[in-house]
Amino acid sequence: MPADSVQSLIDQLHEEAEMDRPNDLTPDVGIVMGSDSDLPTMAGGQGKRPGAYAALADELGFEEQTDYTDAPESRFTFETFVCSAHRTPDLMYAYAETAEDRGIDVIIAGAGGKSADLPNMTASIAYPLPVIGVPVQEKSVDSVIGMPQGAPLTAVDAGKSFNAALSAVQILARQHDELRDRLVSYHEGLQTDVGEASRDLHELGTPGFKREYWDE
Ligand code: RP5
Repeated sequence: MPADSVQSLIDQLHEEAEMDRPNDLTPDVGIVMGSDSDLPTMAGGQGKRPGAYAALADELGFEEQTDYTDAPESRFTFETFVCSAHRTPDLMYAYAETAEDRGIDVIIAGAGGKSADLPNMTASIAYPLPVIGVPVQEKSVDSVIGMPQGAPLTAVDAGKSFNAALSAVQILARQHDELRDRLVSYHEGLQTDVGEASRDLHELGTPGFKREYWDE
């Protein structure tokens, strides 16, 4: 029997699945991770590179939905949960089983350790919803990508939850031109950054560039 704190989440997920809310009021992307210790990799911060949260919220104009009865203003939203495949298998099952009925269009699932089972189990249960796996550590890569034939999972390299978010939005963008435009703008911004850095490196020279960019 799951702990009360887990059971109440499971109940909430099933209740939401029954609500049949309109798509523009439900999260488009679901982010799950095996432990809150995965949050620096999945969201970014605490000495880590930017993660899925930064890609969605800072770069692509998504808002995090924390209350299903009060959707954020942004049309495009995501939700975030911790679901451990090994410690809370019932919660993992409920999350994946209800995701499609709760309006989720794509899931980003991250886990660390050598038995990083959350992404692949979520992909199997949530099928045919697409799941993008994030190995939180290098040693999790084989576990995340090693799916048998007929059980698909798309995955990014270890720790690259930022790219997982971009891939999730690429999937959504096939139905939403606005997201396609945001992805194109983001990419153009990357090109601008490289061009500016290249010009500055060339014109300032290496010592000048280091002074300008590295010394705060
Ligand atoms: C995995 O075990 C989690 O995804 C996490 O990366 C790792 C360690 O979890 P904690 O012991 O920090 O909760 O299931």
